[in-house]
Amino acid sequence: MVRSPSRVRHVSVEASVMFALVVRSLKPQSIPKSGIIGALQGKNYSTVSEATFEVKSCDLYKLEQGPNTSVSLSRDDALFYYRQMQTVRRMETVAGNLYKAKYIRGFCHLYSGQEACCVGMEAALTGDDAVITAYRAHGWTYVRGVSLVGVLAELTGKHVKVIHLTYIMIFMLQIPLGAGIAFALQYQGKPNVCVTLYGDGAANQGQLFEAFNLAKLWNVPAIFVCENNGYGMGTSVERASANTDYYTRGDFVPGMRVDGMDILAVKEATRFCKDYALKNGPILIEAATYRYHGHSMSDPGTRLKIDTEVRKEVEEAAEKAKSDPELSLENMYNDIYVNPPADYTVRGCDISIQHSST
Ligand SMILES: Cc1ncc(C[n+]2csc(CCOP(=O)(O)OP(=O)(O)O)c2C)c(N)n1
Ligand SMILES: [Mg+2]
Repeated sequence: MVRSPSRVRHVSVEASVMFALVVRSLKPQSIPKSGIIGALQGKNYSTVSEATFEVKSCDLYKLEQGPNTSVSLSRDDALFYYRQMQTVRRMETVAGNLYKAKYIRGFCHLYSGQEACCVGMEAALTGDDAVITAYRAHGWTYVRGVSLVGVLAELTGKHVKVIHLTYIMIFMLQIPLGAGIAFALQYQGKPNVCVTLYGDGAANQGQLFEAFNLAKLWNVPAIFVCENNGYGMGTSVERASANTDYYTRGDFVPGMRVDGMDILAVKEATRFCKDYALKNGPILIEAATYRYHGHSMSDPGTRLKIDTEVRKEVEEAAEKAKSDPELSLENMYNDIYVNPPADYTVRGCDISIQHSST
């Protein structure tokens, strides 16, 4: 574990496929909010400074009351969250392109589609709360405060990278590690929680239940979050889990299922759970979400030979369309009429210039 009080702290765990990382301590990416507002000033946007929205209520397990369904947010916060979600989406698109261009090698698990989970949860946490996740970590790393270049250069393995992850060879260990971090927070008397993220696929692992047991036994401030994106690798939840209501699977740990595609619902659920966990011990959130990519960029494709040929053909055409010399000005105004008079001219963009047309 690499720790430094002034920067993101990480534990990263890798075993051929999986790695986990702990990202702590930094506040969300410090985009000056006034800058966002400033950038929008003068455009035709609403100037309402605060608005209230109704969100879907959560399904509850062993809880009498759930998070608020009426959520207020300020204009500044709305723009800030929107900007973060857009940035994460764009960053993942670029990471995918970098992978295809072979700048990123090995594995690359994209988070596109799940942005509301990381942005919404982070919105309800402070920099002193802890977050631990596994390999689908780019969005989380960004919202925890690592710069775009930090995330992308980590993926390309460039010198400019600023994250300096430490890798250790352990398998799928973020869940018990998360319980341990929550225990440490409790032991140190801190008013903070540890958010431990795992997927619907990982939810069927035995060590999750071992972690639930100790977390509840000691009532540590743990929020276990199942980011249920519908699939573990290519297997749908229905084919993998006897019980797909992941929020009910903590047994003695209460839980809720939140709409993971609604940032406001996620934020409110996290706020509720942080409060609950600090007072009562562990709680579980199932965030119902969806990922727009396959499991990873290295998923085997089902490309046929013909697809490869078409791709090459189109790429060559696009290359020629970019690199060919431009049409001469004389040719630009031809072929407007069939057999125009010999002296026929057409007005150009500049009204004073007439061009001959054949
Ligand atoms: C202990 C263990 N078993 C199996 C694997 C192979 N594996 C890597 S990711 C994955 C699926 C995980 O799916 P999920 O938890 O739903 O996360 P998602 O990729 O959908 O975010 C599996 C089976 C592994 N890395 N570790
Ligand atoms: Mg999944």
